[in-house]
Amino acid sequence: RSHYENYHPLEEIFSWMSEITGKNPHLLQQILIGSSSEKRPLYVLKLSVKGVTPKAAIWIDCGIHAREWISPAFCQWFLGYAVEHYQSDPDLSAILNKLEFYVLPVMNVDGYEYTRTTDRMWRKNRSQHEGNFCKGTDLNRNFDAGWCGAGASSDPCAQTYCGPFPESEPEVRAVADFIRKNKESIKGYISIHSYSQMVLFPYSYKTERAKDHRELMVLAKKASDAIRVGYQNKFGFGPGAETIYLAPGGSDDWAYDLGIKYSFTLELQDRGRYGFLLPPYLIRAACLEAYLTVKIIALHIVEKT
Ligand code: 0X9
Ligand code: ZN
Repeated sequence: RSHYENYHPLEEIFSWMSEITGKNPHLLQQILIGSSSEKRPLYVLKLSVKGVTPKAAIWIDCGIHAREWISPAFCQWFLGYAVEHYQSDPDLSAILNKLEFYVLPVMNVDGYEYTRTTDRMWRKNRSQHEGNFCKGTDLNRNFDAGWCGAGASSDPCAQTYCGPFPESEPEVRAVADFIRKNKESIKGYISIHSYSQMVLFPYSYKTERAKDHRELMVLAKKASDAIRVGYQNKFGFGPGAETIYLAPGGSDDWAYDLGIKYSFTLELQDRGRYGFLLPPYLIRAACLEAYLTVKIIALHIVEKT
């Protein structure tokens, strides 16, 4: 089995990043955007074909939640696929002729490492805030979008602890700062999670419909249809609040309210058989489906911008 069909310790993911960047300087650039609460580096890989002047960018983050291992596996698979097939996959060539990608393979680096060494089902990061009895903030409740309303918890011991204030977590702050800095060019935001097989879009912090509801709905349905036809698998779709649950402080809603219209959360395989413990033999299928969705979103952005 190749690197991409396995789960890896963080150290291996870091060496993979330097290696793939070193071997593909015409495509990849490694950018340090900050560090975690335990001082691990947060690296983004910028995917951009040399000589092309892109009209726009798409941001993809993986590993917001520590135990969702298929997510970092997808970001790695996507970059591996891109360097291998950017000339042979005609859709990808068309996309990379117009767009560049910023890919953050592991956002919650401390939590990910913790799931490898200590507690496989850990979700949050590993920050310790003064006066708190428990460690960890849910990074997908810490963004400044309806922060800590219904669907999040102010209890530091809860799985959905929102943190002491919006962007209190260095991981969230680093991502939000980078996206704010590049918000003129970033037209798409895609956050990769698991599990439940869904294409979600804003809003999740309120039940009101987003201004672009119709367009996002059509796009999400298109992805879901393509996965059904192409891979005989079922993906739900719709605004987060209606489709899974009300949940404030999420990155997709925050990006959308910042002005990034094409903002999505993808929940990858499976639908509960293995849950977070998706076996390595299913990584490839999960990534192919997710790639199809990313491709459909990216082609739509190419068409519209
Ligand atoms: O609850 C979440 O953060 C996500 N589901 S997960 O099982 N991976 O934890 C869904 C996020 C949907 N978007 C927002 N809540 N903003
Ligand atoms: Zn998640």
